Amino acid sequence: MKIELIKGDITKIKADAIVNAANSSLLGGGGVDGAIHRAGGKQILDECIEIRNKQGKCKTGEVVITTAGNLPAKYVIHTVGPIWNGDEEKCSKLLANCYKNSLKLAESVDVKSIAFPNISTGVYKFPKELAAKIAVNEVQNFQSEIIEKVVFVCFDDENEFIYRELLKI
Ligand code: AR6
Repeated sequence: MKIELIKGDITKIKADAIVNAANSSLLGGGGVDGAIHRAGGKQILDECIEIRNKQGKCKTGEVVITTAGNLPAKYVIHTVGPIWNGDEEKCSKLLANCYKNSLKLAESVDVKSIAFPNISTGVYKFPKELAAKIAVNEVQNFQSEIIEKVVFVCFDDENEFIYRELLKI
């Protein structure tokens, strides 16, 4: 899989799938979640509500998928990152699950390109350096015959700097 880094807004990315850093309600929020629902329109929320009605809340580290409404992407994969509470081992495992489960779900719908935001590094306060190491590690260790490209979309300067150093690009 090719790995790219883009500085900017994930709602503008034309990948087969973009990942949303959602919360367990799946009903929207601030940050990247708010941006995706705002730009994507009502279709995404309607599908999230349907999923909620069927299976209840989404657990931390787990994923659900919707179409992407008005966004240039085809799908939105919603995942719930861990809220940082200082338990490094547990939080790291849960964050790794977000990336792993997103990639697995993407493969199951034949996604060739997928874009990730820096899950949990905003409101959920996960230390950015550690989060980036986990994200890069999970993506680099994921063997896929289907996914050809993974894009890390960094919104803030600090994350961009960290990812550039890590990926050496
Ligand atoms: N495109 C790409 N990245 C973005 C964008 C954007 N448009 N906007 C913000 N980011 P956060 P979390 C970056 O807080 O920490 C929501 O309210 C941002 O700079 O969006 O996982 C949910 O509903 C940061 O690096 O998500 C949950 O309640 C990263 O996205 C809660 O926040 C994640 O920041 C989830 O918290």
